[in-house]
Amino acid sequence: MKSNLKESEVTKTIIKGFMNDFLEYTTSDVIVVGGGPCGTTAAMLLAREGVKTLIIEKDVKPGGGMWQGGMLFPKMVVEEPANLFLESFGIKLKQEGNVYVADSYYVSSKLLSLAFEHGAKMFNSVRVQDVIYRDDGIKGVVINWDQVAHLTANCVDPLALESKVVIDATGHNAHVAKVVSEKIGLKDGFVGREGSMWIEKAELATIKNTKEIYPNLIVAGMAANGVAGLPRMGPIFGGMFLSGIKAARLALQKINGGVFKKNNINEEVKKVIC
Ligand code: 48F
Repeated sequence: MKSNLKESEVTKTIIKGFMNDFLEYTTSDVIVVGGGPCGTTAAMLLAREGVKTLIIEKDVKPGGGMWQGGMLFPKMVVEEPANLFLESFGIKLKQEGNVYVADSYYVSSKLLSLAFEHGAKMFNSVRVQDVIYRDDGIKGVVINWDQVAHLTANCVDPLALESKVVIDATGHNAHVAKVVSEKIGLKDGFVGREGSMWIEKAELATIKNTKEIYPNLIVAGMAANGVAGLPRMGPIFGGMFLSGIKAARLALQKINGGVFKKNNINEEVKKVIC
């Protein structure tokens, strides 16, 4: 080990590295709010297409609900065709009857590392509090450190980051959609809570309700069910991954009118998300 390690050098390296990232990501193509299974999937696919993609995650660690499977049992269950998507990215699953299962920490860490390897950037411990808007749509998000937002939100002004598209993947609370509903208004309304559990119906509803709810604002994952007041699915994650794929496709359409060019999205998956 070198003997001339200086504390100031370590500090400078951290500050410089983050400030460079912060300056670079004052504008992005897509901001994904929430790094759960849905947001991470969307960010991974967009970054893989060369889209400048930033995840904003309020927790220190990304992953949302995908680390813990169900009731703290670390097993993640998915149904067809979500298994094909995960398997196409080298994530191994075991078939058990009609569903597929893997250790939830294995799937979570694989998916997150894929997102960052493909070039997605993340600001963690940062909370989206509000959006930037103009008459023709959402233009980015308003952020603060999560710790600051909790303690002193009223007296510490936030900062803002611009993007062409915002994906609300904040999970059960649908936070971005809620703010837009309250401050700007959503044409199709905002229920703001999911219904009771009905796995099959909820899984399909998540995908169907992954959509642009305000110009440049796409809602995805559990947030889509929250916005529309649809059932919850509990501890099954296929709908989250498929919704993330659909959100990425919708965002791509807005950015370059395009489809996935790095195309290993399985035909069965395409049928479900189109
Ligand atoms: O809750 P979360 O995992 O949402 P998801 O991707 O998946 C839902 C499933 O985990 C599970 C389920 C069955 O499949 O119902 O619950 O739709 O991840 C949402 C992420 O968003 C972050 C939050 O910390 C979590 O990691 N988040 C929530 N609000 C904000 C936020 C916010 N205002 N700003 C930044 N991050």
